[in-house]
Amino acid sequence: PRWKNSTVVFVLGGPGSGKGTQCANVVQHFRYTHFSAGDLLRAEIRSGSEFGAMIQSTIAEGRIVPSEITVRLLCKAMKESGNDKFLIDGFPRNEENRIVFENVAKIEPAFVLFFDCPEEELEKRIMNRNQGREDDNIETIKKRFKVFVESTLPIVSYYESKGKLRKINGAKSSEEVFEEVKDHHILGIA
Ligand code: UP5
Ligand code: MG
Repeated sequence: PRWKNSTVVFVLGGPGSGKGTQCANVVQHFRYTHFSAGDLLRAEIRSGSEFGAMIQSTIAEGRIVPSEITVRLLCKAMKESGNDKFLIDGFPRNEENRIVFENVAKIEPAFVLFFDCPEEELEKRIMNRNQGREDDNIETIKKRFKVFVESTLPIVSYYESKGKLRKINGAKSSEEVFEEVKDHHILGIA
């Protein structure tokens, strides 16, 4: 199947670092399909899945949903898309996520975009967002940031050690950040 030979770019960064915003920019210029792991999990809750209640309480606490669930949703989305170039946003969030994806999808990312942004800025952005997300309150934001530092930053370091990390200053304006994304000239090549 086509998706099994696809180009995958993981997009990482703290909560509110602009992953969704920049992926939306990228798909307007490059032939990628964008999947946010968080969006797929929120859709799974709404679908009335047997795991809905568990996913909902995990997200409300800012913890990471069991890898098998997220990887199954990602693979299904990739398969159904018909494309072979994907931006996977907000995943992998920990080592288990990374390993289960490698074992199940059998795909290694071409590279990893990482939006670096200080915690104060992330807090400000999320508190201004107002899209009714259950995890967009100050207590959960603190927990999300802690989980990001403890579980996701080691994944960022892992890809850095493999020479796959493309680190971008995510603290600038959305337009300036996208200029930096395009400057990497990697999305068009991959
Ligand atoms: N904004 C964006 N860019 C800006 C800029 N340069 N300057 C000023 N403002 C900017 O942006 C956030 C807000 O900031 C928006 O209002 C935007 O306009 C503005 P956005 O693009 O939405 O940032 P993003 O990084 O996508 O933020 P998000 O809140 O989605 O990140 P999270 O990583 O917290 O959320 P996600 O949906 O990925 O995950 C949510 C939860 O799901 C996790 O906490 C976890 O519990 C669970 N989850 C898993 O368990 N496993 C997974 O694999 C994925 C998620
Ligand atoms: Mg997002």
